[in-house]
Amino acid sequence: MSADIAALAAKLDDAARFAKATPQIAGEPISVGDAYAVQKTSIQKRLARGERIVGMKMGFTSRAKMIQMNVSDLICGRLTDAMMAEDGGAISFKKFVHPRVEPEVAFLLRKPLIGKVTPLQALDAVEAIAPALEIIDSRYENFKFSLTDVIADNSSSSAFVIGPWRKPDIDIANLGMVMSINGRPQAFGSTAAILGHPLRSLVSAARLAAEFDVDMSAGNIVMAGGATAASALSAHIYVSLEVEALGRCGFSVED
Ligand code: OOG
Ligand code: MG
Repeated sequence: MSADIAALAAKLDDAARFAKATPQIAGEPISVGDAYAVQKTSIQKRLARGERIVGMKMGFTSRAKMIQMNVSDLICGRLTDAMMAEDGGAISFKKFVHPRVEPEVAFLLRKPLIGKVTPLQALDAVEAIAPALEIIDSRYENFKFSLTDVIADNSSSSAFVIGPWRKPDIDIANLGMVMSINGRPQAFGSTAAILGHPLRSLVSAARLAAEFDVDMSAGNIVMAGGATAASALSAHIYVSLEVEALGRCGFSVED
């Protein structure tokens, strides 16, 4: 019996909209294809409410993230304009269930990138790169999920902050990253933690996008995935990320 895609999508969309946790998907695991169908259907509800797609995010591209969440397959999710938070601005804690933050880098596409591509072709499609913070928020109780649960839940994507864009004319293979909370260093990493090189995340993004019908148009953003484990957010904190050669970004959390 195939999963009830529409019902699961509605349940996860409501959980995200009303910041109320929902149980994991019950019964036999659904297929990966069905999980992406749930993701797509739940995002269509956002689009019907006026949001628009601005890009996609990769997940589980580092060992630290795989170990933290006990999932070791690469996954992706869709990003909408409503998830974009201003660099240096404030986000409201109330909008989330149990948010976490992780240090990433983002790519801006200058042309579509879809299917089987080489790292060189991926680089050629990049207009700019930036330091970025992703706020993830599983809609499942206790932040616990299986591979297909998390895919159905749009790979926990909930908000993101992008720092200053710069031309991709530097080597991004191994740039130091420090994520701080209230000015105190909280997580240290390197862009090398992202699949050995963040461009590999972009190559995988193009492949997953072709497989699961995810938008990779010119002008889209691609988040490469967390380089370190994620840290819990709470109200009244300031989070910042410094990436060697790329600069910094940050946001504060309000009630
Ligand atoms: C799933 C999303 C993973 C990343 O960067 O690895 C992710 C989760 O950890 O809740 O965004
Ligand atoms: Mg992430």
